[in-house]
Amino acid sequence: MQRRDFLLRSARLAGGVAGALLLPAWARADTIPVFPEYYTYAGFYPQIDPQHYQLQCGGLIAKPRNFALAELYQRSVLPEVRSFHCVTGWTVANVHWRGIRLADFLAELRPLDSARFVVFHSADGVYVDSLSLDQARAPGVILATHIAGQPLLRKGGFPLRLLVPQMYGYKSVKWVDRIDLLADRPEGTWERDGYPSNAYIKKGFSWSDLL
Ligand SMILES: Nc1nc2c(c(=O)[nH]1)N[C@H]1C(S)=C(S)[C@@H](COP(=O)(O)O)O[C@H]1N2
Ligand SMILES: [Mo]
Repeated sequence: MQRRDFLLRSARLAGGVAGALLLPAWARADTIPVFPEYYTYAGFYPQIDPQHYQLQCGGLIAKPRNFALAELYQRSVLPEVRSFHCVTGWTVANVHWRGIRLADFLAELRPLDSARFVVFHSADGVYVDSLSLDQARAPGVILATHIAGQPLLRKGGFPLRLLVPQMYGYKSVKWVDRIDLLADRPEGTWERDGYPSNAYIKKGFSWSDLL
């Protein structure tokens, strides 16, 4: 049995508050980890009304579709425990996310043969980023709805954010309200500032190498 499973099982056996206290912080479902920064490139944190929120999906797919939050929550069943790395040097270890596997979601949208990139727009009206279809289908890439068992924080991208755990945090667009499949990749917010669009986290890499 893995240490993580052992801890979770022990906690369940012990039960209640005492059990929860035995768990490391990342495993306590009611403890949302504090991120060192809640970025807002747009200069404000969108306040999204969950009743009226719609995820719009369009571009090179079988037909344009909208998803209400309840429809997304129904599909949001995949737990992902991942460390989160910002390219400016900070890391949050072992964040408990829950979300929709992007590969499954894309399959549901039925991309046309001409689609090569998946573009994510933020409800802030400014921030945008993209993945190739292969990158988007990689294991661990999710549309996250929950953190530590609770809906995302407003500042953390409520109600939907992308999570690309194998890349730096700037790929993980917050407040996603539109996903387009396209033949060409538009320039992302950070790419405009010279950061790579293939932002794989490298061991021993320093963010200052990019400056
Ligand atoms: N819409 C939007 N998404 C965003 C950002 C942003 O400013 N606006 N910042 C990015 C960066 S650089 C990082 S490191 C992560 C930070 O996630 P956090 O704000 O939840 O800490 O969000 C990413 N997604
Ligand atoms: Mo970042």
